[in-house]
Amino acid sequence: MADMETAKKFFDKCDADGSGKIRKCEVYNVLKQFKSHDEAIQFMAEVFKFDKDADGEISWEEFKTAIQHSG
Ligand SMILES: [Ca+2]
Ligand SMILES: [Ca+2]
Repeated sequence: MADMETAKKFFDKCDADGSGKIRKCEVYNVLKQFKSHDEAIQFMAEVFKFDKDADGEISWEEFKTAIQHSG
């Protein structure tokens, strides 16, 4: 998921309520379609390290930072 276009598609898919931010449960609902439970939890742990404003949700800006750091 290194390229931004793919990342944005994933982000929009996760953002089920269109709030512009993704919550853990939104991310999990998408991840569980193609990842195991353990993989999904691990992925979310990585992404949510980048919740810089600590509101419990990942904005697109925060998600981009997470993607850039994960390579
Ligand atoms: Ca949302
Ligand atoms: Ca946040």
